[in-house]
Amino acid sequence: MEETSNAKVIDDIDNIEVENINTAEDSSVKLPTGRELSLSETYPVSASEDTYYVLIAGGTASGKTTLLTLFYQLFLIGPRPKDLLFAGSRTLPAFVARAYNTWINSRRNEPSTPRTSRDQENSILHLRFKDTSTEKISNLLISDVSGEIFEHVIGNTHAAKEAFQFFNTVDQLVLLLDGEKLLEIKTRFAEIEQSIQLLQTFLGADILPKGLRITVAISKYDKLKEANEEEILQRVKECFTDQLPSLQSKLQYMNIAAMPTNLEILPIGYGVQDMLLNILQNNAQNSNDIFVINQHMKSQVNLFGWRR
Ligand SMILES: Nc1nc2c(ncn2[C@@H]2O[C@H](COP(=O)(O)OP(=O)(O)OP(=O)(O)O)[C@@H](O)[C@H]2O)c(=O)[nH]1
Ligand SMILES: [Mg+2]
Repeated sequence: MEETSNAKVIDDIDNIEVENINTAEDSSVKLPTGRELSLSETYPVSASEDTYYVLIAGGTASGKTTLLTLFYQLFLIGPRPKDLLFAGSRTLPAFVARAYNTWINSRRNEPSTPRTSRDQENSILHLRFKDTSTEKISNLLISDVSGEIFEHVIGNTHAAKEAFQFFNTVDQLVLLLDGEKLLEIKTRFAEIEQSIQLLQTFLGADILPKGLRITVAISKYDKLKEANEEEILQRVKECFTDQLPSLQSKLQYMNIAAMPTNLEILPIGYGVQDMLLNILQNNAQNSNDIFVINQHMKSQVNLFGWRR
């Protein structure tokens, strides 16, 4: 039964058309390798269609790779976001390699995502969507950077500048705080402080682009919910508000559980659809706008059968 479902998912993936990256005028046809892209390899995408570039930040094992994999898996396991169709990817094999380990149909008792390599140069994954209500095409570029790199630059503006030279091309920063660490009293303070210090380092290095939007997301929210500790998000907000006053207009907050351990607590991909739709909204300029958008999304999500 489990093997049949896996085989079907793999068949579905094989049937998805991977775009040809060359133009009609090219004399030779180069097929995309499907591996992660470097920034320069993404230029043909961003030069031709609407493109949103997202950097997912957070410490080691905070759930970055699992989250970005779910942006793709939403369209495999459903229910997919209303009006949004998957319209291709130049990095499909890179998604499949990551997704394979997180599929609930794999034979593991608990899903597990492999550690991300420190190769930052080629770290970008690509997804393309079509909004069926407007016919609009959007591209999502997401960097899969190892948590070790974020931990390494905390407090070191020089290292931050060096490691994140590409920041000026980023539209949205998603900063993950590990819900499992927030649950434990002995790791809670360090998890919040390190996340704040990371943003302070980026500010000190003066590398945050002006129009950047920042989502502070608590990952593994299933762990907090299971322990009835849902109010931690409010405490996180208070700390960020106190210590990062200059970023207030850019910050929004949310809870996510991309791959909960106990599916009786939350469904797979909890909050991921909201996050994806929010990223693809390019008119949200400040946190007030964003909170309005989130409330709207919640009602949309309810309509399509997501258990909240
Ligand atoms: N309980 C729970 N576990 C999760 C969730 N999301 C991810 N995990 C687990 O957290 C572990 C780390 O996830 P990754 O996505 O590899 O974390 P990462 O931030 O990419 O880690 P690095 O690449 O090493 O920096 C994996 O074992 C995941 O299965 C979640 O929503 N709930
Ligand atoms: Mg990773």
